[in-house]
Amino acid sequence: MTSKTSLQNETSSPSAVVGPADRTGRTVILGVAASDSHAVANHLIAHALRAQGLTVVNLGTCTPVSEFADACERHPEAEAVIVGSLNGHIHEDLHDLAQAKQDGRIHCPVIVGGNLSVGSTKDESAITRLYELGVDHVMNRPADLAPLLDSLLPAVTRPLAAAAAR
Ligand code: B12
Repeated sequence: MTSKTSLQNETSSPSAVVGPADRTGRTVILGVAASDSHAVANHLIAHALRAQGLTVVNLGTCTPVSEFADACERHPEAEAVIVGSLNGHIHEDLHDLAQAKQDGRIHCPVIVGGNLSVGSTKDESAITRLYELGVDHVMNRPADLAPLLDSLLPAVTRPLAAAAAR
């Protein structure tokens, strides 16, 4: 399995790494992509992550990359940016993601999930293109988010600790 999580290879189960109680005090940034007004899954995901102890900075629907980046700057402790999309226009919505990461404005892993292309037939190339745009993980099930966050934690906290020590 590569370091990236795709709809196909998402079989690992790292939930044993950290228990739910240990997620208290950890922060994620959540939102729905720029062109997308579908709100229901966003609210359900925010609720579920909060129930697992995480602090969720929920930017809600129609959030451009620039607003995710602004939130990252306000919350340097954030360990992931989680972007939902349902209308099938995620690729256009994330066209400036790579630049925001390159500029250091988005410092943590970017996780994307939802309905990630237009039409009922889903093509793996839609996922590949997301990785090319700078997405780090593509997920299907909201229930898998917290375990993924747990598995990413060591890689995220080391740079944060180094920055705090400077
Ligand atoms: C309600 C709805 C609307 C409402 C939204 C109201 C609101 N404020 O939320 C309104 C009427 C505004 C709307 C508008 C549109 N919609 Co609409 N909408 C729906 C509908 C019926 C339900 C969506 C919903 O809330 N589901 C409930 C949630 C809980 O489930 P879910 O969205 O499926 O999410 C699940 C997974 O996708 C996943 N998931 C979702 N987000 C994330 C994020 C992460 C990080 C992860 C890990 C997982 C994840 O987990 C969820 C739970 O399993 C769906 C069809 C359907 N039956 O699903 C269409 C649908 C999503 N809409 C669609 C479309 C096309 C549109 C419009 C473009 C229509 C139009 N021509 O105007 C606009 C787009 C507006 C915009 N700018 O985004 C299409 C998308 C098609 C595609 N991608 O190929 C769908 C699938 C309908 C269809 N079959 O064509 N819509």
